[in-house]
Amino acid sequence: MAGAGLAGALLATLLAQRGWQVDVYEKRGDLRELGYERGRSINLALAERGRHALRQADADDAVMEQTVMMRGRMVHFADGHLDLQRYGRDDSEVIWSVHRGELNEVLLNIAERAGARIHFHHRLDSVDFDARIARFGDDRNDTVREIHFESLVGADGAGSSLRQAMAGVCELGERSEFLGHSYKELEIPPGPDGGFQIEPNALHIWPRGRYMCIALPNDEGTFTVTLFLPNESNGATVPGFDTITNGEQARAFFDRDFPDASRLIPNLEHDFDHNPTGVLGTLYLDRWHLDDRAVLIGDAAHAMVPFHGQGMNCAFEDCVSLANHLLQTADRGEAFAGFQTERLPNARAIQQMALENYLEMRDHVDNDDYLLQRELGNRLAARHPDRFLPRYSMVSFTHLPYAMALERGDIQHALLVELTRGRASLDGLDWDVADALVEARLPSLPEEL
Ligand code: E0Q
Repeated sequence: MAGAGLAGALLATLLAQRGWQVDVYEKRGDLRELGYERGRSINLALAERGRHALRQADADDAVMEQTVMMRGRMVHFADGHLDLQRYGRDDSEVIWSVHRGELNEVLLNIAERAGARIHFHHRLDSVDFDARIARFGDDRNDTVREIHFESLVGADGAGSSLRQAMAGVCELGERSEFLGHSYKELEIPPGPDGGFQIEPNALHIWPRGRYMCIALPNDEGTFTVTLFLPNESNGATVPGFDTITNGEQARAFFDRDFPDASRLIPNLEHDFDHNPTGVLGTLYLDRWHLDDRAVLIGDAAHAMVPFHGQGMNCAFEDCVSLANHLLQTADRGEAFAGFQTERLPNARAIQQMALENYLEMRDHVDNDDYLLQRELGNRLAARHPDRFLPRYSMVSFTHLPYAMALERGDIQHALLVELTRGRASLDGLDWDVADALVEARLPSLPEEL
C-alpha cells in the first residue's frame, strides 16, 4: 500500500484486523516523531459516515477524544450580526472538528497495534507492473528498494504517484477541473485566560458573495481560519490572490471585510506571508484499478473541493467498501472492479455536491430566499420524517449512498423553489398541497439510514 495518511492508515487497520499481512509505504517520516508537516489543511470535519467507518475498525472512541463538537454554522453577516444555523435537529445531529495530525497519529497507532507494518521514508518512484515490482526511494539519501507485490493500493492523495505509474500502462480517463479559487490558513489563538475567543461549538463562516472565510475549532482553544478567495480579482469590488499578495494587504482587506475576525488574528501578516496558498479542484477518473494489480482510493481516485467537509468521510467509506470486497472474494481483480462499481457513482455525487456547497456557503446562507427555503425544508422534514430529509442531513448524518442523497436532494429542492416562489414568509401556504407533493414525489426512505 502507498500512503500512510488517513485513508491508508484506516484501510491498513481494517485489513490487518482481519488477518491480512499489510505493508504500508509512506514517503514522509513518522509524524509521531517529527510532528505534523504543514501543507494540507489542518482541521477536518468528521461526520457520521466517517465515524461509521471508524467504528468498523474500533477506532471511533480514540478519535472522538481529539474532537470538538460543531452544532451548526455560525454565520457572521457583513453588518456584524451573528446567527447560528443548526446542522441537525438536536445534539445527536452534529459534526466534529478534528486536527489532521492528531487524527493521523491515532490511526497509525491503531494500524500498528493491529499488525500492519508501516515503512516511513519510502517514496514510490516507479512500478514494473509485469514483474510486480515497486521501487521506493528515500528522500534522505539515494537508496532505492525494490519490493515484490501481489497488489498495490494507492492511498497516496491527490498527487498520487501510484496513479501516475498506472497511467503509464493504461488509460485512466483522468481530468482535473480547477476551481479558480485558492485558500490560505491563519490562526486565532486562545484568549488571555487560555480559552476559546469565539463560540467553540460551531463552524464559523463569514460569507461575502464571491469569497468567504471560515474557522474551525481545535481542542487546545485555537481556531484555524481559512480564507477562500478567487485567484484573479474582478474590478474594485471582488479581490483576488493577485491583488492581495502580502500580509500587509491581507490585514487591510480583513479590517475592511472581516473586522471581527481581524481583531482575533494577531499573526495575520506573518501567517499570510509564510503559509502556502492551497489550490482547489476536482479530480475525475473513469477507472480506479488496473485489473488485480493496483487500485486507488480516497483523494488519489477522486479528490474534491472541501466545501461539504466530506473528503475524509468519503475516503473512509472507500476503505470499508474495499475491505469488504476483498474479504468477499479471493479474486483481487473482481474485488477491485466491485469496489469501483459501488463507489465511483457515489464519489461523483459528493464531488458535485461539494462544488454546489461552495456557492451555497459564500453566496446563499445570508440570503432571504435561501433562508425561507431552509425553513420550509425543516417544516416538511418534521411533517414527513420518513420521506423528506434535508440534503445536508442525508450527507452528514446518514449512510445513504451519496448518489441517492443527490437525487433526492434535487427533487426536494425543486419542490421548495416551487412552494416558496413569490413568497416572503410561509404564512398562508397550503399545507395540504405541500404534503401531497411530498408524498407524490419522494418515496419512503429505507428504515436503516
Ligand atoms: C461542513 C463541514 C471547508 C468547509 C468544510 C466544511 C463545511 C464548509 C461550509 C466548509 C458545510 C456546511 N461544511 O457547513 O454546510 O458541514 O465541513 Cl467551507
